[in-house]
Amino acid sequence: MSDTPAKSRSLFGRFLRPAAEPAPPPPEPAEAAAALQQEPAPPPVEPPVTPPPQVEAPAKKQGWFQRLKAGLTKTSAKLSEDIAGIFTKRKLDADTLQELEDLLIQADLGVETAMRITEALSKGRYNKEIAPAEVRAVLAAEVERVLTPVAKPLLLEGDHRPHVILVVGVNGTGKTTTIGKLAQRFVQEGKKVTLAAGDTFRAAAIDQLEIWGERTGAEVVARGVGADSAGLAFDALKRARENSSEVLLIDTAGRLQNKQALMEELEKVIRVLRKIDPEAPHQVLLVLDATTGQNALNQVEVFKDKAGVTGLVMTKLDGTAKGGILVAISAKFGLPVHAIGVGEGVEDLAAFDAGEFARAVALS
Ligand SMILES: Nc1nc2c(ncn2[C@@H]2O[C@H](COP(=O)(O)OP(=O)(O)OP(=O)(O)O)[C@@H](O)[C@H]2O)c(=O)[nH]1
Ligand SMILES: [Mg+2]
Repeated sequence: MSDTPAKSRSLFGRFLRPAAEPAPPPPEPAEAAAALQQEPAPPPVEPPVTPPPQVEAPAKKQGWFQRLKAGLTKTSAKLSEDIAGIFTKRKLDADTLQELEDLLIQADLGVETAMRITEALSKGRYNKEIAPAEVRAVLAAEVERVLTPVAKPLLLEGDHRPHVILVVGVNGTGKTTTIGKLAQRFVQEGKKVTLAAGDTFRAAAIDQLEIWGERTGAEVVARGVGADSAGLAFDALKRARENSSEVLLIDTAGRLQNKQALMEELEKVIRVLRKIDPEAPHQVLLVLDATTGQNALNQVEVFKDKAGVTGLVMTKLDGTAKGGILVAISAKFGLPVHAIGVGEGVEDLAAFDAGEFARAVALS
């Protein structure tokens, strides 16, 4: 996959932003299974439909950076408080550096990044008093350095018609919501979009996608509960061709009887899509929930191998002090981070910007 803008038909970086804005070794099987078992096997009872948020933007739109900052408040407030706790009227020495390293690891930034930050800090400042603000500036610079290579807008490359985007992830990470938000943006951009209700495991999942279809005007291809999801994906791709869609977004189950069943289903969906278009899916987006912290690392490991993940979307960066996990994931896997979610609203998804994220986490 190349990300040469010239070849792309659509630039997420632009359309994901509100128009008014300026622009370790593989896990052991047991560990992998644990990563995918956020919740125990599904009960027979049907959970309620999660009502999709209103598509209408709030009357008074906050700037994106303000929303990002607000969303990341918990992460940034904790870091800033803890840094101030270590460095107020104390010298930078082996003890304070160790304390800092520990807190950065606890903030889920990852051991490697934590060490790099303490190394960068110690240069020329050893045994001197250091202001917490200076520590945060070094933190911001290091976070930005790690995130810059992965902050890549989602490009609809090539002439695929439709461009097939398979959306995967464990249960509850925000797959269906992210599909709704993406559909809305594509439609706003004037693109014809079809949605495939590939999570045939739960009736509520199908209803949820149908509601997003109504709200965005995207056609939804769905079948009843228990239908074969690979067959559904096949039909959806056929239908998206017939109705001349430019984009087909395929929802998938996050939870089946067990992890193996889930991976087999995803592999089958991909195989079947390729009977129609050998290059499909053109993108496999793994949706991660920031609030799961370290567990997200295991999820990337498993889905990357089994489902050929091409890029990440991290949701729920609002309301968590674990936003640092995105840094650890980026340092470890180097997978493109296409977008982040900082709320349930349709506007709360934006192209990922390394500098903005670093500033929101470390300097606000
Ligand atoms: N705060 C917040 N909530 C979010 C975000 N993205 C999704 N959600 C909420 O998370 C919950 C789960 O979202 P879904 O989109 O249903 O997740 P899913 O991955 O499709 O879940 P399954 O279908 O069960 O696998 C819903 O209540 C969403 O509104 C986000 O960025 N921030
Ligand atoms: Mg879902």
